[in-house]
Amino acid sequence: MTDVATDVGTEQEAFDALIAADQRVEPRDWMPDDYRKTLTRQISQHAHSEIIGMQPEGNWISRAPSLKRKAILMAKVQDEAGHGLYLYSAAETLGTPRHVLNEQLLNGRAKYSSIFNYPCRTWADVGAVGWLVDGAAIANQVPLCRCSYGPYGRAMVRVCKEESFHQRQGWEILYTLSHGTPEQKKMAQDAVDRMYAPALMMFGPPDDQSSNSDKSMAWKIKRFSNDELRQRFVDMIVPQAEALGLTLPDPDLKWNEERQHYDFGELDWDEFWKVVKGGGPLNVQRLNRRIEAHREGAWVREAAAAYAAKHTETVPNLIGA
Ligand code: FAQ
Repeated sequence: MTDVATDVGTEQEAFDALIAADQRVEPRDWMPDDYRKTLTRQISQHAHSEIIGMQPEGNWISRAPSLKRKAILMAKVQDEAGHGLYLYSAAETLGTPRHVLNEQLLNGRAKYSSIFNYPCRTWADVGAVGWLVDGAAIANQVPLCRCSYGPYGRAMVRVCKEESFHQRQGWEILYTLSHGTPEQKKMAQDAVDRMYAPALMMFGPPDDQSSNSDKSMAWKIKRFSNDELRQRFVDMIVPQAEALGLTLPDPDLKWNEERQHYDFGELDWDEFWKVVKGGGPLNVQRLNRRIEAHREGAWVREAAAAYAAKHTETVPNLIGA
């Protein structure tokens, strides 16, 4: 007869050895319940962020200042939808079906990135989203390409490639504006002034308030702490801001020769937690729009389900693939 305790011990040991050897955990491998739970949490929140994150820029597709800008923005917003789909698929490999994850978003129980609860007021904001928000997303996600869970790490490789194009297009919008008329430059500066602190908050709370980091880093889901990544991002954007001819709105921002990093001012963490808990400027509007879009898409889901049911018998791999 099998000794269950010994079996669990063996499985745990095999899992620990895999993590220690920097190898990948795959969907069919045994994994601790907590590992599965924290990955499902992070990946689904990430997926929700991509989907809700389509709204601020999506709003500007019909208002983009030229056909070329419109085409570029449309492609970018569409990419974010694609990222959401890869991520829901990665989350599903952990055992929670997508409709359950979606319900958690629609009933307001699931989190998504705080940044998307801020408004995108001007065309310059679209540039600032690309430069700062996609820039922060890249800084956060490049290390996730080495995440210990295979499907998440592999999804991140493709996502990061696309995010690099997104960041570049945002930078180019801001560069054009900051080298345009005085009004355009002012608009670019105003966008950066409003978007800078919320972008820095995307990396999560300070390490001493981050409840998940220790475990996630031990499991090699996260490779760096929230504060480490935030510092990397600040170091990266200071010279970029100089090249843009724009200033970052932080009087405490200065190079620290000893640390070989930029020092920067304390962020308003009360504001961060308020936004995370649903009290940001646009939390209600963003969620309501998603609920409405989901309702409007009911006929598409019904048609897809009917098509799948009809073709399952004749083309079985269509569903299973
Ligand atoms: N907003 O213990 P930690 C993008 C929550 S994608 C809201 O430090 P963790 C692309 C956190 O969930 C942007 N909630 O958490 C794009 C936890 O609550 P819980 C999304 C936040 O997971 C661009 C609690 O606070 N990227 O932008 C935030 O170890 C343009 C304690 O925090 C990802 O999701 C926040 N900012 O570290 C799309 C990347 N921060 O769950 C469209 C993957 C923390 O215990 C347009 N995720 N919380 O109830 C991660 O790397 C991590 O999950 C962190 C947070 C770093 C976000």
